Amino acid sequence: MKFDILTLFPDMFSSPFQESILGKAIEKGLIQIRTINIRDFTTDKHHVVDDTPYGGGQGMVMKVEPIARAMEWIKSQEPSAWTIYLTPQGKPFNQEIARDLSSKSHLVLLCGRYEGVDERVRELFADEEISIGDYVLTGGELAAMVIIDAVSRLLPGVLGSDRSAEEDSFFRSLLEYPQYTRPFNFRGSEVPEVLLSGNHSAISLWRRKEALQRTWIRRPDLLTKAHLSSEDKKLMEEILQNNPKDDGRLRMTDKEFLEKNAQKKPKG
Ligand code: 4HQ
Repeated sequence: MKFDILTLFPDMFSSPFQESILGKAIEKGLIQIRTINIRDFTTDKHHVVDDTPYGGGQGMVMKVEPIARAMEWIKSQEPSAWTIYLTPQGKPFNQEIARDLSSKSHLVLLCGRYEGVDERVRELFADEEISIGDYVLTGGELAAMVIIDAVSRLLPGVLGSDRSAEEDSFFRSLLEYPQYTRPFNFRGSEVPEVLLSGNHSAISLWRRKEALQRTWIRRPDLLTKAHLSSEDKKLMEEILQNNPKDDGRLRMTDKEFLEKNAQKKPKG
């Protein structure tokens, strides 16, 4: 898969992609990452990439022409390249979007600086706008890195042969269960006995329950997306009976949850 990054700061991308898993993926030729300096597509003497906003106001706006030339240069090489503008106004990025993007063969990530790009850039050159979250960055570069990371690890071979990138569909849209490694006892805090039991079905059940409970307490919004089996619903009833502490993060009441997930009682 190819990634092109349009940016005014190409040096920001050198080390993040050289290390670890993505570094290996590049070495193996599984992904190609190319940075393109928007400034190289200016035609004026001073290589100006920004200008003051029409109508007045704070800051500077990125000019349309250099970005247009850069985009058209990429598109002339590969007309099917999918272009993304990173902005807090875009679609909130999540695992589902990462999965969709991982099926494309060529992504172009446009990183804005200052107050962003001239509106005509988005109209004419962005297939999609994506936000990595409701906060304001100094530029789209870190957002582009987040997307490249999340998409790359879904590509075959990137995580190594024995691991599947997409958590078991069984655990999709649930938070992860707690993990432990040695030592058994750290400053008096011990590993749950069931994990040492060698009883694989008991371990699976414990992990499932922990994942459900953790999701219920921290991110109840995710449970509405999850596919809960009838065994899950039993586990949820146990969890609710134990009445896990409301740590102020609950967003759905127990009653609302039970109503939504009520088990149909067979008649007769
Ligand atoms: N910015 N998700 C402003 C972001 C951002 C985000 C990128 C800051 C665009 C002009 N991008 N520039 N959040 O905060 O993607």
